[in-house]
Parts: sequence; structure tokens; C-alpha cells
Amino acid sequence: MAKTVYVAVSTDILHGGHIQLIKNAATLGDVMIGLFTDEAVASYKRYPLLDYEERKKIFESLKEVKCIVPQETLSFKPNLLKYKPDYVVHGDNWKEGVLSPVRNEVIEVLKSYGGELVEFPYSSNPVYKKLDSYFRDQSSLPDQRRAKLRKMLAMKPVVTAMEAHSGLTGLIVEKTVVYEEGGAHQYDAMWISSLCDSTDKGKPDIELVDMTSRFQTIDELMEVTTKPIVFDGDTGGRTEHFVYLVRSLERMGVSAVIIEDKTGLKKNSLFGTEVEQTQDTIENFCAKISAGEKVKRTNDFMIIARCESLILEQGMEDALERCHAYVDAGADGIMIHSRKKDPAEIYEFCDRFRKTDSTTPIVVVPTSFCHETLEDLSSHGINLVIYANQLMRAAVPAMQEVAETILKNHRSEEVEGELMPFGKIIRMIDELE
Ligand code: SPV
Ligand code: MG
Repeated sequence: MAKTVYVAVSTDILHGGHIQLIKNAATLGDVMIGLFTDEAVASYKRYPLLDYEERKKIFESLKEVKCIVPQETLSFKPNLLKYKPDYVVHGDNWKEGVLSPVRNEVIEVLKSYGGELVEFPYSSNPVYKKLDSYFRDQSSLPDQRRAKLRKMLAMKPVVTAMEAHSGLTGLIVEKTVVYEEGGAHQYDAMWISSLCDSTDKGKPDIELVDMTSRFQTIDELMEVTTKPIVFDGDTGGRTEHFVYLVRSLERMGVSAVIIEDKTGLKKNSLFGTEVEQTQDTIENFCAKISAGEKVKRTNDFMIIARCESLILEQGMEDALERCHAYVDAGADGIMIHSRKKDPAEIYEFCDRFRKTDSTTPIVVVPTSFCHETLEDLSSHGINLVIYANQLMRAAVPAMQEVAETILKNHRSEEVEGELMPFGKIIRMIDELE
């Protein structure tokens, strides 16, 4: 009986190096391709250019390929235990770096049933590397980037966004990946918070930092990252102005704007009712949403309506009534906010909202109910979780501490141990070739 040879592939550009690997694999037996699902690809590298079905067609056309099965995780374990291939074939480029724990797990699982790992020299043709960086650059162009948020929402039950307020924080959100249990996790999107964008400029979060300046932040992030951007549009301003904001953000390649149903002098929601804040009428806010939807030129761009009823203690019924009305007015998603540590009101809202609306994406910002995990939030039908300010809150005390210690010691030696060498920071910054 022919042996089974398992080859896992995540690529959407088939080049000579891949073909050679598959030919090599075919010399050992029948080739089974473990084709990474879109979610598995996006979990550890960029969003695939071609979706699973398209990539499947490419591999089906190769005469060396006997069958194709989906690989749903970065970990090979589930498929290896299911299909028990005699061999796993891979390039020898995963002995070090991020994939090395995945390789170790493959060796361990193969050993458990008597399979074998066969590694062939990885083809290091510089053209292949160039191709990959070319497609990465393409995916940061406005049309491609804009569409990524909707794709992510369609692909994953829950999507995450992390706050970024500069090119450097954008790079941290772009590049941070953790590997656990054979899987990989990274942030799916970036949130441009009005609070952090203002704070970074030493200004209060009261719609004072003007749009020209906020666009500058978008531009900085756009230049050095590829992930989709969710923009905090505050109240969206007057309806007559909001329509221009929609057009500008959409043209720039932003994926979504979130506007909140407040009017007059907006203050940050974390103040709640401690400061005077006025909620807009349902009628006015719906008109603003509809006007924005009307001027959109793509279906990719999303206008998400944020309800402040729980923040302003207007009650659950008001929150539900408003959010359903906002969806009816055309909103592509709703955000429900709370500043309580206890997530009970958020969960009650989501459970009740989902009874009559099973599809509209629900967004939350779990700053105060930070105890809740992604899994907890997802189990109540929440689709987008925004970590709205954590990078800024990490940086401020670290900078204050260093500033004080140097003053106290009349030199900087005492803080050296706390500081990242600049050589390491520089390596995060990509150079154009
Ligand atoms: C922001 O990050 O600016 C927000 C979320 O609007 S919150 O600060 O919680 O209001
Ligand atoms: Mg804000």
C-alpha cells in the first residue's frame, strides 16, 4: 500500500520552491495537502490574497497531489492524529524562529504513532522573498486594507483591535504574535482612539484635536502597517460634516468609523455621569447614520453606531431601543459601552439584542470589565473587542518612573536595566528595499 505524505501549505503564490517540495514529497508516497484555512493563515501571518477555495483549486491541479484536507490551526496535531500520515514533509527553514514549537510538536505527534518527519532544503531564492514583500505592500493599499475588517468579521467569531496612536505603536500592534498550544494569536485590527490620540498630544478628549491632525495619525499608521483600521470618530460632528468625514476615511482605506450618540461638548465615556454629557435624540442620530451610509462608495467601509445609554444611566430598554433603531437606519454594526467592572449589563444587552438580531456585529471596549476573556465576550455574541488604551497606559508610568529616577540619581545608569537597547527597537522598523 502506498505511503501517505502530509504537506502543509499556507501560500497563495505558488512558486518553483513549493513545486519542488511537492515533487520531493511525491517520491515518498501519495501527497496529502494540509491546506491552511483562511483563519489559520491570518492567525500567524497576513490575510491571504486568495481565499481557501481559490487556493484549493491551484493545488488540485497539480498531478502530484492526491488529496487536499483543510488544516484549521497552525498546529498540525489535529490533522496528524486524524489522518496518521506516514511522513510529514517540510522545508528545513522552521528549525528556528516562530515555527520551531510547531515543528517540535509535529515530531512528538509523529513519534506517538511511528510517523517520520522528512525535511528538504528550503529554497532561498531572493525572488520568492521579494514576491512576498510585494504582496504585503499591495495589501496595505487602501482598497485592500479597507476590505479586511469585513473579511475578518466574516471569518472569525470574534475579532480584536488594539489601540495605536503613532507609527511605533502601530508596529507593535502589527507585529506582536504569541504562540500557544500549537496556535498563534495576533491582533486583527488597530483602533485609533480619540482618548489616546488626544492624550499623546497632551490635550483633553473633547473633540479638540482637529480632523487634520487625526488624519495625520491615520497616515502615520497607514505608512508602516497593513492591518485594518477602526477610527474613533467621536460624535461624528454635525451631519453636514460627518458625510465628508465618511468620504475621507473611506478614501484613505480606513475600514470603519465608530460614532457615539452624544451631542454638544463630548467628554470621555469613562467619566460617565460625573460630568455633564448630552445624548443625541434617536431621530437625529439615525439621520446622521443614514446620511453617512448614503455617501459611502463601497460596501467594505463600515459605520458603527455607539450607544451611550448605559454610560449615561438611561437604562437597558433605552439602549436596546436605540441600537435597533440605529441598525434600521443603516448602521453596519453597533457598539455598546459600559464603565462597570461587572459585565452583567453588557451581557444582558447582548443576549437581548441577539434575540432579534443575530447578524449585526456587536462591538465592546472592555476597559472596566477587563476580567472578561475573549471567549467570555464571544459567548454572548460579541464580534469585535477593542483594547482601547492599554498601550498608552503602559507607556506613561514607565516614562514617568524613568524621568524621576534619572532626576533622583543625577545620572541615567540606574534606569539602564529597565530600558530596551536601541538596537532592538531599530530592528522593529522596516526599511524599504
Ligand atoms: C476611546 O478610546 O477614545 C474611546 C473608548 O472612545 S472610551 O475611552 O472608553 O470612551
Ligand atoms: Mg473616544
